[in-house]
Amino acid sequence: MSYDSNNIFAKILRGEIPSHRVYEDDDAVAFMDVMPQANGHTLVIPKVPSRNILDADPATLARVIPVVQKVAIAAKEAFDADGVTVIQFNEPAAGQTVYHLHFHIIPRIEGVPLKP
Ligand code: DGP
Repeated sequence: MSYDSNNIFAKILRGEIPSHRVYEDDDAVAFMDVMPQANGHTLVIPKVPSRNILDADPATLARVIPVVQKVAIAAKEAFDADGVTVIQFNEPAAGQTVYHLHFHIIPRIEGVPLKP
């Protein structure tokens, strides 16, 4: 499958639509999810265009994963969470709805289920 540069996260990267950015470096951006499944639900995306993990260059993954780790640690601390769910979807059959590679970082409180 190909990369469509008109996807919402590409527009967020270009600054064409607003987002609540919480972290940015040369490789990746983190911003708050507009449909949070728990307090602190954050998305991390690489700056390099990649549809999902199935077509991402391994070098892109190597640069984005440390950011996923950094944001997961920060979100756990900031939201006083007991744990963090990191989840990632590839293609519609797997639940992907925005076609720019992204990682969900979801702080978790013991015994509290995710919102649907
Ligand atoms: P998925 O492709 O299923 O991994 O989910 C995409 C996520 O992106 C979903 O949790 C909602 C979020 N989302 C969709 N549109 C926007 C948007 O315009 N801004 C932000 N911040 N998040 C969005």
